[in-house]
Formats: sequence, C-alpha cells, structure tokens
Amino acid sequence: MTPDPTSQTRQDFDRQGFVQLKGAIPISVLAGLREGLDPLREARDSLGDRPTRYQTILEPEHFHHSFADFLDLDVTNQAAFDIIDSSNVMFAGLACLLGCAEHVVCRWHRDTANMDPVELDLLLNQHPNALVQSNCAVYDDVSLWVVPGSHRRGDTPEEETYSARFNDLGFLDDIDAVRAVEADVFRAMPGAINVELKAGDCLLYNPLLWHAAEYRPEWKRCTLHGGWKDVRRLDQFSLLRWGLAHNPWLMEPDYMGDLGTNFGPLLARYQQAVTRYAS
Ligand SMILES: O=C(O)CCC(=O)C(=O)O
Repeated sequence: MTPDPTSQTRQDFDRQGFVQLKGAIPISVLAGLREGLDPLREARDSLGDRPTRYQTILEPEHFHHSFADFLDLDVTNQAAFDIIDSSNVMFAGLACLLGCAEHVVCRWHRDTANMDPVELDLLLNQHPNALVQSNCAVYDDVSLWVVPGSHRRGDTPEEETYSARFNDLGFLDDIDAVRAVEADVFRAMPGAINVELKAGDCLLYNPLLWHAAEYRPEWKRCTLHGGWKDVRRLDQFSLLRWGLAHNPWLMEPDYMGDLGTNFGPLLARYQQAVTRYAS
C-alpha cells in the first residue's frame, strides 16, 4: 500500500485532528476480538486498583490471533499511512480500554505529559501527524470526548482556565467530585464533542487533541487502543519513543503465527526501534 497525501482521510485528519472509520473491523474479526477480549473484560476488576485498561494485550498469556488480524487490517493501516504520509511506520503498542466498575471521569488533557516545550512546539507546528492514536470499538462506545481542531495550536485562554478548575482532582476521579467543580464536565469544555463509536468503528486521532473520557459501570467497554508512529521522527520526539520497553515478548513473536503483510513490517520496525532506543 502506498500513502495518498491528498486523500479525504488525510484532509479530515489535518482539519479536525481525527477521522472516524465506520465499520473498519469486519464482522469475522470482531467476533474473534470478542472471543479473545471478553476474558480480560470479565477479569477487569481483579486486575489491580481501579483498573480501566489492560495495557499489553499482545503478551503471550492473553494473545488471541484476532489481535494480529486486527492489526493487519488494510483499511486502518491505509488510513494511517495516508495521514502520516509514509508507510515507513511502526506499531505503537496495543491496549484494551475496559471502562470502570465506578462512575469516573478521565479529566481533560492532551497526551503531552512531561514533554519538552520545544518538542511540543515542533510537533504542533511542523510534524503534527508523526503519531496517530486509535480507539477501535469492539462494543458500542461513547466514552470519549474531543475538541476538534485543538491538535494544531496551543491552549486557548478558555481551555487553560477551564482545565485548571480540575487541578485539585486526579487524572481519574469520581463523578461526584468532578460534578462538585462543574455539573457538565464534558459539554462545558469549549468546542467539545462526544465521539460515538459503533462496534467495529475506529477513531484515528492526534494525541495532542484535548480529550477526556467518561467511564460508567453499566457501559460494556472493550475498545482497542493503539496506533502508528512515523519512524522518520523517532530521533526527534520523545513522545514517539515512549513505551518501547513495554512489550519485551514482541522481540520473539513466533507465538503470534502469521502476522500478515501490514502488521509484519510494522512489528519489524518496532523491533528495530526497541533495539536502537530501549535495549
Ligand atoms: O478512555 C479513553 O478513551 C481515553 C484514554 C485517555 O485519554 C488516555 O489514555 O490518555
């Protein structure tokens, strides 16, 4: 597959900071993902202190072949190549977002914690598509909120002021504590919209977007969370090198069987990056 920088996907991503690929996961792969992920979803509340995700689902103990089939899909990989404007791209890890047994809020943030301001400026202004993140829904999912267009600029004064109101709360906090600050934490963020994913839909988004999430105990959530990184920018951006040490088992991937024509090369480039930066 070759990238098409003029694609509608690329234009939409540049403008909004995200694209929603409806029905990206074929029914047969979706069925396999449910079979592979339901045990993790059911075990969620024994995974740790207030668990909301399983970070490394490719580890041998939890691997299911549908995870490799999912990572090899043409439609999602072609979209990522178009957005990044390269197929010299690597796998960026794969987690499963599982919701929470309590009603909590993941506060408004951009994924730039501890980032050097110079690097952040370069990423906002020169190489904004170097990292593409994904939320792919295995069951319908309305947890995520985003501020479209916020990926290509610094914070507005309104965003700064609004976000600062929650500074005494945690990254994840109980809905009652959040509502004591603001009754409608999601809609009150200027420009915010809710992302409505049907099972099989994939959202590809820029992690610099302002985003937040709601987790409700009655929602059945099982959303694959991964992405793609532009190998050409690894030297430049620490955000792209984050997490390289999280999946040591991927250095000997025979247990996964056939990886396909997309996931195979994505993983090979990931292994090269681990060897270069994380070993
Ligand atoms: O639960 C989600 O969809 C968002 C998670 C998130 O914001 C993050 O991991 O940075």
